[in-house]
Amino acid sequence: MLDAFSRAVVAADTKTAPIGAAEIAELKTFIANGNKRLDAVNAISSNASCIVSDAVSGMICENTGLIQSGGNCYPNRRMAACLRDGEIILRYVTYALLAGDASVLEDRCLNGLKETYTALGVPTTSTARAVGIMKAAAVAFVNNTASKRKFDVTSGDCASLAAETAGYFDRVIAAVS
Ligand SMILES: CCC1=C(C)/C(=C/C2=NC(=C\c3[nH]c(/C=C4\NC(=O)[C@H](C)[C@H]4CC)c(C)c3CCC(=O)O)/C(CCC(=O)O)=C2C)NC1=O
Repeated sequence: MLDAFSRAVVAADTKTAPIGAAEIAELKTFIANGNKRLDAVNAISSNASCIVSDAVSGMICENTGLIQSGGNCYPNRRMAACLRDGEIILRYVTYALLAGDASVLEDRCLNGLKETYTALGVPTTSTARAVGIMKAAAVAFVNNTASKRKFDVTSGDCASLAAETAGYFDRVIAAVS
């Protein structure tokens, strides 16, 4: 598992090179935006159960067959597994956002997930839809534009953190699709 710093070290070591000016500049930006990043992680983490339950119920509203006999969220045992998976995925996205690196998400959550889902008959289009709704909600929390829950934080430009957050969700969708 890497973060922005260890990634720079591994990349430099692979080239047998010292840490260069470009890497230093990139890490300076990472540090300068550190508090913003922590606020973004907090905004998502402290609303995690809301984000997950909203996404899973939205997914089901659009496809009620999921909670009928034969659907993959039926019976309650599967519904619980689905909600739990949503929480797991969102948790690993927040870890990646904190670290500024996707490896924790890739290695500990996404590695083998598609195979697991295929084996269990978990529908990938529905998974992608639920993750897509979580993405929209999480990005709104990062930008502090979520309608009901505004955070009392110094406002600034969160475009790059929002794009980074969106990118982690895109990795999840790509991994299970
Ligand atoms: C550390 C990382 C980690 C991940 C990612 C993980 C996922 C994971 N999800 C599973 C099951 C499952 N996952 C779902 C999820 C869904 N069904 C749907 O229709 C929706 C599309 C979706 C929710 C959005 C369901 C219903 C099951 C149970 C399937 C079954 O047992 O038939 C299983 C099989 C074992 C179990 O049921 O616990 C694993 C391993 N476990 C882990 O430890």
